[in-house]
Amino acid sequence: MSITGDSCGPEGPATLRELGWDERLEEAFSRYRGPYTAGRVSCQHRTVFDVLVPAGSLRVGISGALRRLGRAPAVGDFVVLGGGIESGSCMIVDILPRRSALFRGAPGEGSDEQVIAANIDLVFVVTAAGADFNLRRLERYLAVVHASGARPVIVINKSDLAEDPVALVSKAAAIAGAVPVLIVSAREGSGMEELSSFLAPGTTIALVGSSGVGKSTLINALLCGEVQETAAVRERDEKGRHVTTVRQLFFLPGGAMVIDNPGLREIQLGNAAAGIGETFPEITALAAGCRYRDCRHGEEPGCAVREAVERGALPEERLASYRRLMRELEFQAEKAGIGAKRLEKKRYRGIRITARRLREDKSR
Ligand SMILES: Nc1nc2c(ncn2[C@@H]2O[C@H](COP(=O)(O)OP(=O)(O)OP(=O)(O)O)[C@@H](O)[C@H]2O)c(=O)[nH]1
Ligand SMILES: [Mg+2]
Ligand SMILES: [Zn+2]
Repeated sequence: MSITGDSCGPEGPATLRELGWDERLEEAFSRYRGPYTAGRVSCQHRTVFDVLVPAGSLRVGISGALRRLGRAPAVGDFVVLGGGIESGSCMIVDILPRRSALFRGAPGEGSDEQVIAANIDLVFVVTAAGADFNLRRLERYLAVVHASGARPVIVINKSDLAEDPVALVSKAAAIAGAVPVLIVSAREGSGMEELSSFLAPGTTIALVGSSGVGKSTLINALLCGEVQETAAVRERDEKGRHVTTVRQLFFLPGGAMVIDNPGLREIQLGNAAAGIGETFPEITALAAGCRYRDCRHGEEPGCAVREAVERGALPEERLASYRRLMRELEFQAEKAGIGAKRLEKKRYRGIRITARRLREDKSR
């Protein structure tokens, strides 16, 4: 453990509240009596974490007890530090309850390893004008973010490269429901005022999206400096080079916090069932008129959703996209169910072996 000035992440803010601390956390933390302090994880290295505390930033490990429980802090987590800062044995001994968590993984694997960011208020789903812009991908991201407990905002970057920026915004808005859609150019600084209106002090925002869409460039623009490394996309297919490799939380001059993430190759739906309903609010509303409550809007008679498609009130791609995501979710849930059963079997076998050993020991 060391108090570091050069660790990645911002200068430590003066109070926990500035880091996003609230009453709920205060209450959870009040169970800890004795030499404990609280902080917020700003960066995860291989085995150690940078934790922002009112005094600055600490680089610490996690306790053996926490490791044995299979728990790992994610960037954005509020953690309990034990062992005392002065004694040099400071480490993370607990993770305080999360108010939101963005997962990337499939259910069943649902470990902490799969958490992209914790305790976030907003997620900027970043895409760029050009090859990355894809409504189906946006819908997938929205489902995952809606399920996280944070609110999504669609940010279309590289407006300077768009032939018709207004058309891009209306295309995205058509699938966004009530989700705000912003268009910016991180390079030229346009549209940044509108984006800034989401950066209230104490707010935590995670940036997600494919490699090369300009997440780190945006963060540099917000930090008013070249803090994060960026690199040009490949000319052939506009794919990024996966420049950012660690998740990291930055403290903005205005008091908001942003988490830069490595570009995702794909985002799994995971447990995003609840998010799908919110991603397709017009389908959810129409479904109330279907004859069957569990209508999948396929071949069922009396389907109000398909009827809306037929009369041109709902775009066919939209329903197709909804059904595709639902099928994927069911498939993953099934897979997870099978996984859980296997695990159960393994455990049972474990118990049998232990019982036999006990018997053998006794008979000796
Ligand atoms: N024309 C244009 N280029 C931009 C803009 N924003 C970013 N870029 C460029 O896009 C490339 C990729 O930007 P990055 O910020 O590294 O992208 P990233 O999303 O952080 O990528 P990963 O870290 O790999 O996930 C860089 O060459 C940037 O200069 C923009 O608004 N307009
Ligand atoms: Mg980056
Ligand atoms: Zn239906």
